[in-house]
Amino acid sequence: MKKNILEALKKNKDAFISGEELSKKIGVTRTAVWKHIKQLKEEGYEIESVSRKGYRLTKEPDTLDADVLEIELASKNIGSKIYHFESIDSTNNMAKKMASEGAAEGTIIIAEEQTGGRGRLGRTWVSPKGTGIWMSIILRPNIAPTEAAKITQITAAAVASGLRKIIGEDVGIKWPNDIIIHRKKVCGILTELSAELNSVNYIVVGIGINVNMDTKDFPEEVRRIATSIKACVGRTVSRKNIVKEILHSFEELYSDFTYNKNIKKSIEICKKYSVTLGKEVKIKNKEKEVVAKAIDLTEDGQLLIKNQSGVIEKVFSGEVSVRGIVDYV
Ligand code: BT5
Repeated sequence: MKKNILEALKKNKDAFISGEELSKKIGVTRTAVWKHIKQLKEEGYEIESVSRKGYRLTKEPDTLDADVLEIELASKNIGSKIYHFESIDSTNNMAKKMASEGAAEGTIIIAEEQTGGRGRLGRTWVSPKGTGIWMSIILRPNIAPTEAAKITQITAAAVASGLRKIIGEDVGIKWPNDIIIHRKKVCGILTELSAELNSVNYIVVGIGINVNMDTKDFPEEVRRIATSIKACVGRTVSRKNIVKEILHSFEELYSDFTYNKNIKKSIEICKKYSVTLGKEVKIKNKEKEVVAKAIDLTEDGQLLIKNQSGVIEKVFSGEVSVRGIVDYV
């Protein structure tokens, strides 16, 4: 109901719509309309009410409210159902739970705060309240489990393209799962898989973006490598607009993948914006650390490196971290 009222107000933005018109349109009493308006105001919407004229929406808060996002995205697949939480342990955990209970492809879980945000290999992802985008997308692609890492490349391409559109900055991709601005990490991607031997049950891709926080508030060890969009562009940026732009790019690149059965478009973007290719990098897995030159991405999104004996090798994204020789990038 509240969603319908908000939708009507948004359609009429900057003009008045009478209580009577709203009540007719939505099929509720005028008292009910008034109650929902009151609730919207409490959520931060600025709605002017003038007797005999009605209501007028003048300002929207930068919440990631599910209703608002669903209205504005109006997407066919990705984001057709959105769940928004004030506080949650991890959106990836919730997405996995919902996916195992049958949630449809494209369902999105988004939270204002994560109390147990996760990175790869059990690392912690710092996710303070109200200033970042912590979200997960449930996918059910008809692919082999070995192809799951492609989803990380599609997501990196979508995030980098979306952010570039919104903030006009030089946004880079550090293979395999980091988005970089000013040589620091602004976003991390965590792709998780549930599969049988030959088929995927579901994939959950988690995206964490530092948007409007002051980086001095990050713990010391994260501060060294992390940045936020606000810290880079010097102003607060609408989280809602970022979510919308990224999900649009994601929908386009993901449907290209499911339709054409390749990730050519995404790989082109990953190469174009790569901060890894052409560099000497340290590649670390559980057993060892090697220094090599990153030379290319394969069509499946694996990294090709030339090791110190001049031999070219493929690196799979699962268990490695890639660092620059002198700093994070
Ligand atoms: C990642 O792991 O970069 C994946 C992060 C995915 C987070 C999203 S948020 C929504 C969804 N729900 C979750 O629970 N997770 C996903 P990795 O490459 O392993 O990097 C982790 C490392 O990044 C940590 O060990 C820290 O050094 C650093 N880090 C932690 N919090 C950070 C932050 N907010 N910004 C930048 N770096 C951070």
